[in-house]
Amino acid sequence: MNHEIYDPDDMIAALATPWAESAIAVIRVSGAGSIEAVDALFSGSVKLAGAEARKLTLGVIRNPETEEALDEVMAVPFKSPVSYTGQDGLELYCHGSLPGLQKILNLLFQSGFRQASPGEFTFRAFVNGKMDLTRAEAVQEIISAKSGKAQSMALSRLSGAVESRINTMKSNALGIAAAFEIQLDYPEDEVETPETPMGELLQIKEGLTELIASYQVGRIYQEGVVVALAGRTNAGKSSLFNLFLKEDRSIVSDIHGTTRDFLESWISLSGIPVRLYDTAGLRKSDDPIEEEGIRRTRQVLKNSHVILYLLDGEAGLSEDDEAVLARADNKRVVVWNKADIASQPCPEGAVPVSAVSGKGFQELEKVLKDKIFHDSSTTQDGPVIDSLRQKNLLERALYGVDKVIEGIHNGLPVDILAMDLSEVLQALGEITGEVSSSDIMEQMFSKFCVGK
Ligand SMILES: Nc1nc2c(ncn2[C@@H]2O[C@H](COP(=O)(O)OP(=O)(O)OP(=O)(O)O)[C@@H](O)[C@H]2O)c(=O)[nH]1
Ligand SMILES: [Mg+2]
Repeated sequence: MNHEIYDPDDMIAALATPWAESAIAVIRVSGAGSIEAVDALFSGSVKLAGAEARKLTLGVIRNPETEEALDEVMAVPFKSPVSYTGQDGLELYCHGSLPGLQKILNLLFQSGFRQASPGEFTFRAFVNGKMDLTRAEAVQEIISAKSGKAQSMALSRLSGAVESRINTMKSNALGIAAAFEIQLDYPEDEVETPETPMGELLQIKEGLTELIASYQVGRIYQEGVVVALAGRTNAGKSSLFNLFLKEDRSIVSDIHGTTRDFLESWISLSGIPVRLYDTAGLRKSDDPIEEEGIRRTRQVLKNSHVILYLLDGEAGLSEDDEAVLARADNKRVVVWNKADIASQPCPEGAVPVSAVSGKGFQELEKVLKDKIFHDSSTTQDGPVIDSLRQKNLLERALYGVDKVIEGIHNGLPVDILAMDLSEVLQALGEITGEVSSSDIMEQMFSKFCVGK
């Protein structure tokens, strides 16, 4: 780690709110001596250095040399260790004027503060034991969450949901390591075959597998998925598109080949951001424009995660439909539309819906959601991770657990098992930051916002 950038003993300052005109802007400072340093620039009803911690004081920031008043602000001092960083620090609530903020920051930089690097406040919180690395990462994950669900999952990580899972696994693994240790120290006990900790190992394996799978869920809520409506002309794709949007967006008519250019819109499916596409009906056509539309449709279908393939319940299955259905495709959900006027019973495996009356729509949403999560076996109740760093380390831990399990099956000596198990403990320790390499940390914190 670049110690010059991340020296936790310096006094640092940064604007914590965006560089833009706003009603209020917050400047944050941290470091030993920072309250006294700001106090020298501040005139208010009380001295900040002696003021009660975490209480607002109104005052003026003044350049002590020129006596020029820079802004009227409210200042809140935080006293170590009861602060975000664990150090003495302050927040200044200023007017959100860019020239004003620039003046205050310049004055701070002249008064012994240095511009904070990205994530440096949180880095200090970590160094001072205020939070482990999973919580520190959650701070930035909350800020960059793209959906309400992603934000609330990050919030649960901030309160320690992932940390406590890891700690449980860690203490179980430590228990096994201790048992191995005893066997190594008293090998004569091997006369009575010692119990293998297989149950505990399988439990750790299950926990790791679940957390690894949850990464996929985190990605889905963060980045969203692409879903396309497809099917022959007149099947009701545009009608269903409008029903998803709750808006009359796409032209609906009983003329075959109404939709030519595809349409797209973001919708929220119980919190999952979904990019939904309405496409041109699939049929053979001599019209070059319609043909181009169908070519583009195929491109959209290729790039989507899930295809809702609509059958026209009134017209029944066409030869083309039969050909499509004969091909296995695990990203397809078959929808039996126009169920209200269907001429035949709904084919097995299809979801009956009426895009006109809305009947069956809720069930379709449920099936679609299950499809989106089809390859993430995780139950969505447990904690969900959203950090590639954590996922890679969990995979390393899982690899180690598998090696121990295999080793026991193959009757390997305890000292080898103990070595593989220590790999597991190392990986788990790196997730929370108990053991960590400095370049990983630098990589991690450099992705943060300045002022966090
Ligand atoms: N009764 C009934 N009519 C429907 C239903 N869904 C669509 N329709 C009617 O079927 C016709 C075609 O609907 P569209 O939504 O335009 O079909 P499309 O698949 O988009 O057709 P193209 O754009 O030509 O490929 C319209 O007259 C709709 O009103 C349904 O569930 N029930
Ligand atoms: Mg259409």
